[in-house]
This record gives sequence, structure tokens and C-alpha cells, in this order.
Amino acid sequence: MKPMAVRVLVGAVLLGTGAGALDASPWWVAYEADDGRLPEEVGPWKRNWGNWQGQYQGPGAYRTIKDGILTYDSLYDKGVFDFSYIKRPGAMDPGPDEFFLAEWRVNVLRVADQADPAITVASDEAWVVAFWFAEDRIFSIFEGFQEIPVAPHLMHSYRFVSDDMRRYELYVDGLLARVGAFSRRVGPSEVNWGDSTQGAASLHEWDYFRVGVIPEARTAASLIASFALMGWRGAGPRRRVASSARRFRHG
Ligand SMILES: [Ca+2]
Repeated sequence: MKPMAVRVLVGAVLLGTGAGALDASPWWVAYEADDGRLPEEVGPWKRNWGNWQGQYQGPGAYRTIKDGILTYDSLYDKGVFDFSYIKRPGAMDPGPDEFFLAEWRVNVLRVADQADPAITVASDEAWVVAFWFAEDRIFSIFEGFQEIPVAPHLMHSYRFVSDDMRRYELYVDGLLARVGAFSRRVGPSEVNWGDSTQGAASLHEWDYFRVGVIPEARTAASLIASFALMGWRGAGPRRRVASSARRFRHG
């Protein structure tokens, strides 16, 4: 793992001030890449990018949207990072009878080298999980680079679930792939995703990235019902996910 140590997961050490007024939990933020707008254009996502010259230097990754897919291409420069983030100081974590859910669908087509795209979840109480994406596996970088293999060069659906921001479950294509633990970190609560690494370059496609806090279902039956309501089972009800999430967010 030595080559990885020289690289910087920029997203995991991102510093900054918090957002303004926040919705009370439950909450839900989704980027669907459906209408040609970039995450920061849709909001409330903000963008952080740069290169070896520093933050906000250069064009970042070449980002294009086609047929509901957002593609990042930073193969031209390993110094490039370019990711989207939200901060919710004091309002990220699930309360009693709620759970935290992040779900995303991504195809990592090429990485030079080892891993470049990433997602980070950092809690209000300063606990963090970050996954680093290679072509044929992902790494939980704060858990000793624990590896989770995936079939290369395919779209995979990921679901990250936690009810206490200490332990989590990660599902890949609907199957439980890892039960893991958050690690200590410094900084405000935050979620980010994209090309999060300086020192590696990549080409990857994102179908969606969704995150929020959802009321806990009390029985297995209602759990299944609420997952069905949320579009838990597939790409079909995508827009319905967004609208039901909006209901949670504003209701
Ligand atoms: Ca990069």
C-alpha cells in the first residue's frame, strides 16, 4: 500500500466553514445527472477542485453529462482533484428512529494509478468513513485500506447505511459487502464524492449520488415497504425517489 500513502485524499481533509440554515432531520439531497446540470448547478452541492498549483487552479476534471450520466476525466493530470461536497454542521447525523443512507452508482473505467475517485462520509461527532475506488476494487482507507473487490468496468450500485455513525453496512449491487466502523477524524460533518485524490488520475461515470437521513422502519414488513417507496430496489423509480425524498425533506 505504499504508493497510496504518497497520495492525498483531498476530500477527506477538506476544511471550510459550514452552511447556513439547514433542514431539520430527516433530510435528503440527491444528484441525478438527469437534466444536464452539474452538481454545483443543481445544489446544494458545492464544488472543490484544483491541481498541483493549488485549490481552484486549472479547469479541474473534464466533466460531461450525457444520457443521465456524469463523466469525470482527469487522465490529463494526476494533480487534478474535483469533487462535490455538502456540509451540515450539527445536522448530518440520524436521530433516534432514523438512519443515515448514502447511495451512488458509479463505473470506474480507468484509474492511473490504483485509486482516484472517492466518497467520504464524516459525522457531526467527527467520525469518518471514506472509500477509494480502483477499477476492480474499493478501499476503506481509514480501516487499513480494507479491500472490497468489484467486477471491473461496470456500473455498480452502492448503498451505505448507518444508524449511529459508528458502524456501517455497505451493499454492492444489493449484496452486503462489508460491515465496518467509522474512524476518528478532525473537521466538520461532510459528505463528498467525485475525483477526490491528488496524485492519481481517472475516468469514471456517475449515474447518481444521493444522501440523507430517513426515518427508521420499525418492522421488517414496513422496512421493505419503505425501501420500495424510496425506490430502494432499482433504477426504475428514480424520479419517484427524488420526489419522495423531497417530501421527507420538507415534510
Ligand atoms: Ca485525481
